[in-house]
Amino acid sequence: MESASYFILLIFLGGWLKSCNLVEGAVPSGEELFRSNVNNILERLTVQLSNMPTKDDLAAMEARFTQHLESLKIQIKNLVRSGKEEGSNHKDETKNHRGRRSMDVPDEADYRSHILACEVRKVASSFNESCKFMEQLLTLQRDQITTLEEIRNTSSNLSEGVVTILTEVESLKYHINNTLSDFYKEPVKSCGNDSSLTNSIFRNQQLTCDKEWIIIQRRGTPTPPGMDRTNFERSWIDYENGFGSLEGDFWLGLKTIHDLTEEGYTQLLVDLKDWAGEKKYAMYNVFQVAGTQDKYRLKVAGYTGTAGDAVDYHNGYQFSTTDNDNDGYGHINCAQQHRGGWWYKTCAFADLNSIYHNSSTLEKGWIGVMWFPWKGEDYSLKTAEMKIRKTPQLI
Ligand SMILES: [Ca+2]
Repeated sequence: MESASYFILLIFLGGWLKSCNLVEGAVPSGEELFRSNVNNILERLTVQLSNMPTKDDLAAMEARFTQHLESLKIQIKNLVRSGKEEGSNHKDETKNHRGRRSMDVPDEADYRSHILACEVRKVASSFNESCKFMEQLLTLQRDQITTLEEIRNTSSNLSEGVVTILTEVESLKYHINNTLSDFYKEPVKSCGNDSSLTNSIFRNQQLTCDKEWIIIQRRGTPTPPGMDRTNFERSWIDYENGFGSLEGDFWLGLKTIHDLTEEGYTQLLVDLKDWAGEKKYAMYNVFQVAGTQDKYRLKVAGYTGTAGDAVDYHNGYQFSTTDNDNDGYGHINCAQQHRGGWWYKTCAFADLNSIYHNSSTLEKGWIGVMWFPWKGEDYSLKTAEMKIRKTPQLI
């Protein structure tokens, strides 16, 4: 039976959706909404299906209808036979009484006409009842057609929804594998020969290193097709806690950077690369970031390198984000204007957290991954990496 097949399919899909709890809590909100809608539709269809007459119900109604028809046929046959007999009798009696006056013949004829009229009314009543049965059957068939049509539409919608969910689950798995999983991996125990991280406050902090350098910021890692590049135009809370993937673009977080500088990681190395593949660097022997109460104020000194000193300009300034203006520009929010989070002054000579571009070309000057002393304000770099380490002990 077609409706039974659809019903089984719906039950199967419902069960499958419930089995998707393994991604519950991390799935897109759209899937939760979809699942709720599907459950509602399934419940409604279940009620409708339970109200539909079964095959046995329909068979019983058909049997009753057939019985009525048979009864109707018999009554019509009897009526016809009765009419013929009455007609024949009436002829005989007329013949027998021909030639003599009889006052009772018209009365008897009226009586028989009355009997015939009663029989006709009975047949008409039976016929009307049969018609009602027929009407009920047609109504039921119409209801069945409507319900089956709704089941077909629902199945089609479910199929589309399942495809959408599968696509989202695949995307989510990719996202987990490439982003979230970084925070569940075994934490890095050391960078290079530095084992002090093992027994420090960083033992539960996932870090990534370049030899002995702990990387605190990275831009320009290849982005897989279909995936959005990590956005750096973020709130104060995001910049405090960090964001992105340690295997891709990320900001480690001001809290952790502060803690690391407190722990002695006070040398800063900035590696830069332009779109022609040329590399430059800037190193600072002093790099310290204050705590949250001082809004992560920057202290930097002791530049050496090839890229030019762009960070000294920001020395002594607090960190700013689009929603937390602590820059040196009274009437301008540099973070909003430059679309990133940084130790803005009025506003930036280095701006490594601004908008990333897929070429060196900027839509607007000063808004890009900029290092002014090397490329000026109209060039956005291909890659940038900030990393810190402890000052090497000479003795
Ligand atoms: Ca300002």
